[in-house]
Amino acid sequence: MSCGGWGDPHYHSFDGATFNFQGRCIYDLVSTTCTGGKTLPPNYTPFSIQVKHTDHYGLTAVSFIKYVQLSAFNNTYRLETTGDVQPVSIANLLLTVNGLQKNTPFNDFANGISIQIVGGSLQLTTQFGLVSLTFGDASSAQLALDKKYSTYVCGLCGNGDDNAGNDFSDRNNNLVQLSGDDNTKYFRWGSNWKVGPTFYPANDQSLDIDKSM
Ligand SMILES: [Ca+2]
Repeated sequence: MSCGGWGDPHYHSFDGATFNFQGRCIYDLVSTTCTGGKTLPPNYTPFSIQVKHTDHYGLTAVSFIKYVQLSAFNNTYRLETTGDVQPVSIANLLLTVNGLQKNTPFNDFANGISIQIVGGSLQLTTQFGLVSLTFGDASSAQLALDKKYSTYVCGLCGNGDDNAGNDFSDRNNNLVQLSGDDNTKYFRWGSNWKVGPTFYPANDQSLDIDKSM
């Protein structure tokens, strides 16, 4: 099952729900830690994938994806663009692992994770069921996840239970009322997936155009 976003981000969930979300913080795209989700079986690997939105040339109406990162095995593997120019090019894509810049291809043999350049993107692959996580062309962050995780994940990508109708839920698995114009309709829901304020510097919060949340 697949999920992702591109451009000024146009997302599709695992179950095919589509939305544009212009919040400017760090959000859980996929997480196996959900209050309303089922407990992960012991042979599954717990992980989370976060996405960071930013502005582009000071545009206030729309956002772009600054980075996407995998947190697993107590490590953080981040695929990031260093430029503020869209679209992203391979020349300004950067891999960091636990904050340290790494060359590609990169292999973490102990944890079965590798990152390489594929076309104009960085692509991360794992052995635990995250088939691929890519970031690059068209400011596009896309992921493919083994279907076995379908009822154990939550986040902007929703779960993968083949029901798009429950994808706009909060961390307690409650549906969130959607309202507003096309640029603001998903703020209330999306802000549920914001990653705690300790994860980003205070000045970044001022860029969150969803100031009410
Ligand atoms: Ca669903």
